[in-house]
Amino acid sequence: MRTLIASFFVLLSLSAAAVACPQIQQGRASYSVTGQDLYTPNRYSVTAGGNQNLRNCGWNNTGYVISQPDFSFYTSGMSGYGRLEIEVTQAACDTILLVNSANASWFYDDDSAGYPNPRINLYGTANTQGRIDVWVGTYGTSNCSATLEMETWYN
Ligand SMILES: [Ca+2]
Ligand SMILES: [Ca+2]
Repeated sequence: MRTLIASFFVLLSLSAAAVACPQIQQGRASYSVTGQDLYTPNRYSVTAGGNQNLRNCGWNNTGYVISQPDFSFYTSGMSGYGRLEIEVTQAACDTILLVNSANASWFYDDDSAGYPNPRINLYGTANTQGRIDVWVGTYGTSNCSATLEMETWYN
């Protein structure tokens, strides 16, 4: 009986872990922005990190995030811009970015903005116009405060 009960709880916790992996859904904070708005970069404070280990969620990348996106950006007027730059400009720890673009493609980055900050560039309106979900995660297991920057570029 004890074995049965233990197995039951293992199953429960496994399914809970799967359900809690990053989900494409409305973010904790949502913003509607235009390409023109972001030509002057917008910055957002966030707590980076969470208790979901990306390696347990099918990613071959290191990072800890929450299940719900930290942000959903509803973007319009992006066709005049060559790219949308999403980056962490300041953080109290080593951060990572996970992004689900407007056409539902996944992007991950660790240090492209210069260690320890991540940067992801999205190109083309299929990726940049619509809803973009952003997770600001951590490379290690501890959360920290961070600043996310969203900026459009002509090139
Ligand atoms: Ca990093
Ligand atoms: Ca920037």
